[in-house]
Amino acid sequence: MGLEEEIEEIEEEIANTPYNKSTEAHIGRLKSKLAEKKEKLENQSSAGGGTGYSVEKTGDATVALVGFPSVGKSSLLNALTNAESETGEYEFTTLDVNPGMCKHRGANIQILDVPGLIEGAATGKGDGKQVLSVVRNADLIVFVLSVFEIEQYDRLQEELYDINVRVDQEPPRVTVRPKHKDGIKITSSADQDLDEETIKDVLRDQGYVNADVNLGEKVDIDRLIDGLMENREYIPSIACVNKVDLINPDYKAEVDEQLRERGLDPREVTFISAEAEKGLEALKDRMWESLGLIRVYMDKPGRGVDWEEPLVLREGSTIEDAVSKLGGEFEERFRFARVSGPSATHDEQQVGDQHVLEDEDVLKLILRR
Ligand SMILES: Nc1nc2c(ncn2[C@@H]2O[C@H](COP(=O)(O)OP(=O)(O)O)[C@@H](O)[C@H]2O)c(=O)[nH]1
Ligand SMILES: [Mg+2]
Repeated sequence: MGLEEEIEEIEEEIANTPYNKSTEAHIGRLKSKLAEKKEKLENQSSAGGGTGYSVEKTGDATVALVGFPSVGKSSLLNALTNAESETGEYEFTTLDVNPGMCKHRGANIQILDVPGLIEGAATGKGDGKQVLSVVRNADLIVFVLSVFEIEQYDRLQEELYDINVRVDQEPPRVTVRPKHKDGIKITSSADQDLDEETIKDVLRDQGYVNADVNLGEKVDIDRLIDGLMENREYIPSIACVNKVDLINPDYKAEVDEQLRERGLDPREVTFISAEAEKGLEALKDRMWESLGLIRVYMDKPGRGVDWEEPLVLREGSTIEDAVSKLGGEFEERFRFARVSGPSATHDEQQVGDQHVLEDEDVLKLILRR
């Protein structure tokens, strides 16, 4: 029996086993075995001939557009960036990943138009899963939905889960420290519903014989396994609804309802028209916020503040991070900094390298001669 058949068989058994306390341990082992076999399969397929779809990450952050064919991903990419992505009246126009660069609030945001599994499978061209796996490197996923096909959201979520992308989840707080003896010891800072034996079984299936395990949250079997596997990516997401130029205002309530059914708050979803170029600024703002980017304006000796090309950093970045991004002599000769703006108590506050910067700070670096 091939790996793929084995996987199918286990998936079937999981689907057919009702979940309760008496089957929990069994399901735990099945899921654990499944994770292991899927990883093996993944390693096999990526070993042969590379992916061919890798896109080099450039700019301050990378955003992946994920959606079904014909929802308007390529149109959106073109509207947001300088890229010329092929668009068409018919489905399956995009067979490779198209990158483009979007400039917003001084940041260069790389945008990838990612065709999904559906395209690859439907056309037989390319391996959809491999194309979709480009998403794994993104800092943010933007789900693109057509205003008439909100239900596609469910399937997109499933596909991402399938390639080990965990959308809008924090990494599980599970730490494992292997030891040389004494078996598996579990400590937990939360009450667990899972039996200790189930947890131990899962760990043993993952190859641990002796280990200290700490659970910093209440985990179910899936979260526990995620916490033990290294090939999971945890990526935030936002959603946008495209082609709103095609509906009349009455229909909006219907769309809102469909979004709510899927746990999406309509107020947090951006309604756009890629074609009519509507809602694009709002979408860029949302991308910026979800990426957690901040701008820091450099006050350069003798030249004043550069308001045009800010240094773009992640929320929570320190002076040290800023200096390290600037590199070169800034890193070698840094003494201290003067900060004005949101993070400063007063103008030109003198701070050290551990000071945390905020959006729209003005930063002056004092260097050694
Ligand atoms: N009316 C309308 N049509 C759109 C909009 N965005 C895209 N389209 C059309 O939808 C079709 C598919 O668009 P495309 O960008 O190729 O979709 P993709 O397959 O997701 O990349 C094309 O005919 C586009 O012109 C929009 O906002 N409004
Ligand atoms: Mg396309």
